[in-house]
Amino acid sequence: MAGNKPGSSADEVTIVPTGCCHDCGGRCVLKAHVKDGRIIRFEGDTGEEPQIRACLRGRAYRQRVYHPDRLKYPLRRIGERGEGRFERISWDEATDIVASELKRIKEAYGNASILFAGGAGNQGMLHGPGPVARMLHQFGGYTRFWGIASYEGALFASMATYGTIRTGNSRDDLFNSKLVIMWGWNPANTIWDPETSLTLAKVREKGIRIVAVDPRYTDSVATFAHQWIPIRPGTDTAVLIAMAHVIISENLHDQAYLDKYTTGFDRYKDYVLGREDGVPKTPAWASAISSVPVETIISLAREYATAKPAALIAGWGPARAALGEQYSRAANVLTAITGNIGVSGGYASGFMRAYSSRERSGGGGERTGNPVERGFPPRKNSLYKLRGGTNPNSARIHSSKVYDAILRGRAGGYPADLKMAYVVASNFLNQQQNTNRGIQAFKALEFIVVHEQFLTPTAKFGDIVLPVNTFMERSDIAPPWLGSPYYIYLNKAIDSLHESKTDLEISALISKKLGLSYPMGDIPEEDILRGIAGSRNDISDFEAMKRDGVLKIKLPEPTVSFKEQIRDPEQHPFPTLSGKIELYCEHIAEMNNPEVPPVPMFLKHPESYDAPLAAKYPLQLLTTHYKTRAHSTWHNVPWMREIAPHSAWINPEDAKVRGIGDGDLIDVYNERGRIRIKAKVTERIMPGVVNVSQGAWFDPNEEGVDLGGCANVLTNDEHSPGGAFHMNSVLVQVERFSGAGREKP
Ligand SMILES: Nc1nc2c(c(=O)[nH]1)N[C@H]1C(S)=C(S)[C@@H](COP(=O)(O)OP(=O)(O)OC[C@H]3O[C@@H](n4cnc5c(=O)[nH]c(N)nc54)[C@H](O)[C@@H]3O)O[C@H]1N2
Ligand SMILES: Nc1nc2c(c(=O)[nH]1)N[C@H]1C(S)=C(S)[C@@H](COP(=O)(O)OP(=O)(O)OC[C@H]3O[C@@H](n4cnc5c(=O)[nH]c(N)nc54)[C@H](O)[C@@H]3O)O[C@H]1N2
Ligand code: SF4
Ligand SMILES: [Mo]
Repeated sequence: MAGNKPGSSADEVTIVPTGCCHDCGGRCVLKAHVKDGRIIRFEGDTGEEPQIRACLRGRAYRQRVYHPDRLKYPLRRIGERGEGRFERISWDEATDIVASELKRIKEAYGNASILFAGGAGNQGMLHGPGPVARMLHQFGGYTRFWGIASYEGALFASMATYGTIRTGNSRDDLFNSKLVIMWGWNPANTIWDPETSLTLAKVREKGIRIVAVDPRYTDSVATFAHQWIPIRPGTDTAVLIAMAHVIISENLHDQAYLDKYTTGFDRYKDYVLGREDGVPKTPAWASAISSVPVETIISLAREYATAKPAALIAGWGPARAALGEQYSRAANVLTAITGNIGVSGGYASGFMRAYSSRERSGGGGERTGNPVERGFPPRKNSLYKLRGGTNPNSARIHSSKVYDAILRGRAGGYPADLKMAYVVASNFLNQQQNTNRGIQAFKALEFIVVHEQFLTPTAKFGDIVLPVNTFMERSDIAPPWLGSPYYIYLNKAIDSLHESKTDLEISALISKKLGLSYPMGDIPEEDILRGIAGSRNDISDFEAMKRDGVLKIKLPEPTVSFKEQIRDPEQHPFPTLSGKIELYCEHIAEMNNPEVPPVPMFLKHPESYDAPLAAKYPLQLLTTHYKTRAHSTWHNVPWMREIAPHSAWINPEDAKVRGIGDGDLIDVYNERGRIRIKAKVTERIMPGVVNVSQGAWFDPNEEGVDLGGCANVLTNDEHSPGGAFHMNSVLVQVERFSGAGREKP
């Protein structure tokens, strides 16, 4: 039971309710069976429905905790950055070095020269990057980035359209839909809250039609969908707009709904019908762009408009692309035109966080808390007049521009000259776009400190690398990934392995050396967690949550976002500036930027499928999320490598003309770099498209060819005006590798 002493009596097995909270779309219950201080097996949630069941990765967690490569002691670099040669040093010496470098750099260049790169590795509320950020805050501040790769495009579109990111309905409401469209969404692999897959399976069993729009025949398509519509990447906006064309031309739109709850329909209609630019956005127009047949576009449009209510779930994958904001806006607007917002069985497309707990005090992030950011005006192209989106402070650097900022600094128009990076729970070089440029940038810094569990490709660039323990070796509370109504409580199951510590303990040690009065240093973990729980409005019973390892919140009915706004718009306006759903967004119009028009538009960019660059690099690369990893986490776990080895998906047509057979080694390359990887020749991906899932560890050979298959060697370090990352807008060429060379599985 909880509260047992880790590693107590010799033969006794104790079951410790704990969990897994990496950034994987879940946050799940794991029950650790502990014998003699070691975890001998894991069990999933055996409690009442809905069960918060762990996935294959969580169930393999023992291979991660007891991995021989776990970082065991503090390390100091003795080789070149990136080379991976380190020597063991003591905690005292390591924290001395970090503290003295922080002081030196602050004195010489000011606090803004300290870049804090906090990543997604730990999603618990107590550990991970949080304590380090608080330490740096007390130390006078730091430069941080804005832009979350996950969803920045979708978030911008949600804010612009609805004035909030709390959109969509809870999963159990899908039973009330007549049609579900999974658009660029693959929850069979990406989880999107643990109950999603089971719900979709039951929705299908109930006979509700499910359609999937995706360039790949994903596990979700295979398992849940009745129809698969392959689509050329980056062209979804055109199809969504053409669907609006069909709906408007056939008078299938909900005019009464539009009149009552929305603003700007006429402006959008003008664009759709081509009254502005002379180009009617017909299905034929969209078909030529997207390769989706005209008939398919027409029937999907009719079906969606007449199914009532219907749930169009527009995923973030297509929005993690150049001008991804436009795709997400086009989807949101379509849900409005068909009257599917705020109704049970419908779905307000966008960010998706129908249920969200809040802090009791009203919470809300402080906007100018970080001393370095005080006095900076809002960023260009930000929705700064709205509350609750991305912090618009212009002292922040978009995370895809961090390398450029390091290399060019203030002279290049950035708010700071960056001199050191403090990296916590992030495999930054592997996970941000354009890894080769990242290496140049990281080599240019004066000091890098990394808190990690493994010597990742990023940790290899650290001057000091500090070993961190895992979920099993500390206690924490985690909210769900997206917003289902539950919390998990992770009870410490075993003592910290080797000399590893929590990020909190490390911050406390360094804070003392910096002379800060770090408030959390001496408070027991459980007391802090009790305080955190007390600040949430929906954690009613801390002791029960701790005992069971989970708190499931019972809601009387499914959550439907914007229900109140639709029921009583007078009393409950939408939190936009107009108080209505904005098909035309005045706040965007003020930006006066052709790349982010006030109504959603289909626009092209330098890595569009038909851009001049496509003559040289004719294939479109997708860099999706992989079922055996959470990003780069679990890459080094043998069981996961066995289940689904890392490979590049390529269609037989594209493989044949290049002489590539299934399992052959191929090079995927463009101007930014080259990776060498096994080909998976499969009809599960449409012609013209290649998929290399993100997260495999960068491992360059002497010529700079990455044998690890890290997708970000190929991606462009750019973002769109609203913040969308260009991770799925990458042109590449592929060739069979015939030379001799080191082969990597
Ligand atoms: N197993 C696993 N689960 C995860 C994660 C993980 O790393 N591993 N990461 C978690 C995190 S942090 C996030 S943000 C989410 C991300 O979740 P998503 O963004 O939903 O995941 P992706 O796999 O990138 O993309 C989803 C689907 O979009 C499709 N797609 C890509 N481009 C296009 C396009 O242009 N048009 C269309 N129609 N479809 C397109 C892809 O083929 C893919 O099947 O996943 C979470 N869940
Ligand atoms: N090309 C491409 N790139 C992508 C994406 C894409 O779709 N395409 N998706 C992006 C998305 S959505 C995201 S969210 C990012 C995620 O990118 P990252 O935030 O870098 O996530 P991970 O790769 O999982 O790296 C997290 C690291 O944290 C470490 N860690 C785990 N727990 C702890 C802890 O408690 N403390 C410390 N100090 N470290 C810990 C793990 O060992 C791991 O190395 O990747 C992005 N990168
Ligand atoms: S990896 Fe994600 S879905 Fe899998 S057990 Fe961990 S938290 Fe749950
Ligand atoms: Mo993410």
